[in-house]
Amino acid sequence: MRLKFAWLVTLALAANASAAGRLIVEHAWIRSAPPGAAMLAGYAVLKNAGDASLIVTGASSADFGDVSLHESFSENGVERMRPLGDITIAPGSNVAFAPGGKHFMLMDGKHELHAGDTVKIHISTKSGGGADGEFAMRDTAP
Ligand SMILES: [Cu+2]
Repeated sequence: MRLKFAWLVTLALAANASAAGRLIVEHAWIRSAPPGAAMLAGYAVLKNAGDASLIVTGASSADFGDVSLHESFSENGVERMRPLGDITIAPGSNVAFAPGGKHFMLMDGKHELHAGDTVKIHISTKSGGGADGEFAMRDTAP
């Protein structure tokens, strides 16, 4: 009986060791703005296609000096935004970054971007790896 229990523990540990989150970036776009805009906002759906939770910790891009995860909210009728902490995505779930809510705040642009351009943004996760998203510059939401 004891031996059987030891086997079960071993199997459980082995299954746990192979479980991993897998980040997929979908429907990624950035709202284009007139040249010289101080900041741009990007949107996407982050999906966890793996079998363990994922923790998104941040983002970066060669096209911007600073990329941060933000959330818009309304306070006394005034639209404001704040930085987001780590975002946990359960296996099989997704988190939407959409106008009026979560967004990628893109600052210190390295060059002019126009509708039709594509921007690569790397999204990092706590377990390492993360994923690259191809964000399409658009005048309107897709
Ligand atoms: Cu923002």
